[in-house]
Amino acid sequence: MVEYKPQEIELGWQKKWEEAKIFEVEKDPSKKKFYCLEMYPYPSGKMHMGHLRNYTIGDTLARFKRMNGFNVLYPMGYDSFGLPAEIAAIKQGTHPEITTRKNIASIKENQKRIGYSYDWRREVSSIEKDYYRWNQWIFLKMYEKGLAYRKESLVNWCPGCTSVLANEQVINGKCWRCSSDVNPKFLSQWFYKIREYADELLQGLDDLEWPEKVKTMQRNWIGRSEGTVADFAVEGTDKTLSIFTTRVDTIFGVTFMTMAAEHPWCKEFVKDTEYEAEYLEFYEEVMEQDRYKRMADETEKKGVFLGKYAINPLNGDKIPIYAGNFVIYGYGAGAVMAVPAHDQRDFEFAKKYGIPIKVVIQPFDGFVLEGEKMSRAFIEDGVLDKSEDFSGVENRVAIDRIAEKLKEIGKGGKTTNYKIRDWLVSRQRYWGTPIPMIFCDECGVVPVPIDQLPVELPQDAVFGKTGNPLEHSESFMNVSCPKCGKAARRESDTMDTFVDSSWYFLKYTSPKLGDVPFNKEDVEYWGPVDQYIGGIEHAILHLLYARFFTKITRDFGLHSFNEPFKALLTQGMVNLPHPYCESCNKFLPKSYNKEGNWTGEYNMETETCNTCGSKYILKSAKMSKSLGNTISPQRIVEEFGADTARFFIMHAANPVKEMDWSDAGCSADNRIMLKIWDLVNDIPISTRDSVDVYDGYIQYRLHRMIRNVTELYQTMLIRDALNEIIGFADVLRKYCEMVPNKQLFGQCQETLILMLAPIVPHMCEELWHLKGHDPYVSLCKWPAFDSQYINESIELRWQCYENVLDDVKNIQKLIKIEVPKEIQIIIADSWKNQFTEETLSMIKDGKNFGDLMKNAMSKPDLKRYGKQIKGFLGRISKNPGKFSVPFPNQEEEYAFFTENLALLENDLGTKIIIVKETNSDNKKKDQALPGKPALSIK
Ligand code: ANZ
Ligand code: ZN
Repeated sequence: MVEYKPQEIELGWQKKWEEAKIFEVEKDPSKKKFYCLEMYPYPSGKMHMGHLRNYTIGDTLARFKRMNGFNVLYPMGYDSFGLPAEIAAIKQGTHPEITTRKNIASIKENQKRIGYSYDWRREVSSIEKDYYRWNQWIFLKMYEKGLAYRKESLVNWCPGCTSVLANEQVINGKCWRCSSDVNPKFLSQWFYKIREYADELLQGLDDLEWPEKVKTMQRNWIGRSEGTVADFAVEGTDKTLSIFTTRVDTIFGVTFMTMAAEHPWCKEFVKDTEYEAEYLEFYEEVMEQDRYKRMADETEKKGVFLGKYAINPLNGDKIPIYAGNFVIYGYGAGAVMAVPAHDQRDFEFAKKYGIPIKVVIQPFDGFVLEGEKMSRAFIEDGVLDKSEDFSGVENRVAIDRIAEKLKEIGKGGKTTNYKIRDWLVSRQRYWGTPIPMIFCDECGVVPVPIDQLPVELPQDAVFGKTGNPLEHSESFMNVSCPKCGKAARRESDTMDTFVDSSWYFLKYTSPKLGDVPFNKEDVEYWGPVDQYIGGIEHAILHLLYARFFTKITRDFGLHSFNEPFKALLTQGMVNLPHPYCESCNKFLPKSYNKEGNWTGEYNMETETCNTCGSKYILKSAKMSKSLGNTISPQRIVEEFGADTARFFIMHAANPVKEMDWSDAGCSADNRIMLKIWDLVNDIPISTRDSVDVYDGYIQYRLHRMIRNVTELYQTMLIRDALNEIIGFADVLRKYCEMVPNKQLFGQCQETLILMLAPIVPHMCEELWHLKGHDPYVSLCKWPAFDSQYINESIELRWQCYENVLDDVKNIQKLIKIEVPKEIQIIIADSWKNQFTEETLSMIKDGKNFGDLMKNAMSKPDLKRYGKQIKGFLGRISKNPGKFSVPFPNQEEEYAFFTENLALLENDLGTKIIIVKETNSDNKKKDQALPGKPALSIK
């Protein structure tokens, strides 16, 4: 028999694919397209398990779609700008470009070794000036349209990255990349107006085939809120606070106003007054507080009086203005009208500072609330009180009426507010796209003319000094002003690298073009991405920005679709069981292991927690460098070959589920593959040309496999697809023992190859070749099932057959007989067919056990089976889904089992006797039901 030599086969076929260019695609309007894409990686060096999983999911789908006749666009590229290369440059003195190119080469080599079917000609890499020039081009277009602007504002400063961050990159107050605590800082920065698209970004979510969880996260991030603005003039100034409220019905209950402590007006209000010192002290205190904790419900509400009063636009009340720690600067007006009677935060604040509490909504039940006696805010609905003309109106109704009134008097009205902020895109770093702007003393901020793009990164930047390395490059910074020609300075900020990943998927459609970012015809043919695959960590960041850029570029007239990714799959994590101490609540640290790496060879029996001395248990942990529990795909490839790595990672769990890596599982899968390899290469000792009745079962299984696997690949349940294939291989092996029909056996072997080809393509190419076919199985047509062999009634019969096999095996285990001498299969008497059918249909109609029994006993011919029937009804009503009537009567069921006697005996490995209940004297015979013969095992 031919030996399976994965290393040889894999390299051989990879070379052939490349030479024959079989994965290179061009647009072809006569063919249906499919755009399959994985999130392009940040090239940090070698490929890791997460990558292996991500790309194998995508490659399986791409190959499946290709075999199904689609014109498949399946590209790969590198998200190659970013801080780690710059940090390496500072530490080691190597230029980021050198590190980055080396890393790209290394990860690409790993990817090629796995045999992914990318069209490598389309590779896109953000560090190429032919790519990033289009970031600059888009920036300039946005600037021209007012969608990019520079503004001084309070931004998130990450001391770890020594750069600002976008709001999306601050996760619970910490930097998304380096986990440093983020500080607020006033700086002039560049922004993209993503807020202008907030509504469209929200609405577009409805039609996407994305995980509900991701959609919810985006909805919350966008944070649409309907409410009212009300203008509160600040007495003695020219300023007006246009506050946002969702509860304008409480406006007559406003007794003070709270502004965010960092609101710039606070400083102005207290300037040179007796309140200044106290305010400044308070300001410092608030700025020290964690920005996110400070808004939390349980945090103590604090504030200081600013010495100013605001005027209520509806009743002219004069109310004191405070600075507080619980108001968000940058949401609404950065100030709130405070209604202590009806808002808990305001209530706590008012109690603390002795501010009056005025009740303006009374409960429906007639109970009358009094401000001084309340122990918490009344936040429920009710009827307005002490609210001038609006008193007596239900509060929900009052919201609209009061908003209208405000509009009438020109002091506000209905509005919609969004939590999402504009996207801060400038970074004080070298390794990114230079922002194409120039500062001129005469002309101010001047955009670089489009024909001068790209603004290239200089080679002479100095790393290791403080600040942005670009600032230290004189060749870069000095420029003459495009308007007046005088000496000017370049903007030294570069773009957030999330800009790069916001449109790379559009670039893949025409990667080589020079004069536009991408070709319209190409992008219209290929776009949008049909299936996108990546990690959940991008639920907001990348996935929101990419949607925004798709809309922006659409509005520039570059294409006409609205959303970038029709379907999204977020793959589950790859974990590895790792020693874990339950009492200390932590994993065995990497350093505990002498080699500094968790190899899985830790002795769980003898070694104990180095802190508390208790025994470790094994617990799934995400593979990470910090735990040292990473397993490299390269090692698996060397040991078993790429196909085994692919097979295991697809077999361990369905793509969206978490999975545990296991070396043992990997070698078990390798053995399964070897057995399939042998089965497909097998030539049975004897075959026949004639057709036998029991060929029916393998026909059924063959077509069932085709039908199910097709559906499962389509719905990305790849593990289930694999199990279906493996199950079929087991059945085929049995069939092979039985003098199989030559033609049918061959068809089964070939179909197995086709079904497996998307997952283990190299092995399948080789098998296809060994079967005497021309290459490439990768381009073969996916088989279709034939409904002649698989339809509802055939399926019911074979399910009944398989149930008998399962039942026998279960009983064998129960009574502990390994090889029975004889098995009797007793086929139910015909009266039970009609009885079961009627029972099932009554259950469907919602009848209960009592109804069923009464009905059965009303029939004279059934009365004598009373006791049996009671038992049956119990069995059936408990689990009706498990019962069906695959045969009309005893005769046909008996004929079916008799025809397949040889098959049964082969499957069960013993002598089988089939009898009709009516002819049997076995005491088990009564138990027989249609499709569920009684079994007697000796
Ligand atoms: C008066 C009021 C009375 C409010 C009441 C609530 C209950 P969402 O749904 O999040 O939009 N608010 C407005 N701007 C704020 C800011 N910058 N920082 C903190 N809180 C702010 O909630 C809007 C409500 O949050 C507004 O309605 C305002 O308080 C507060 F009985 O105004 B409300
Ligand atoms: Zn100038």
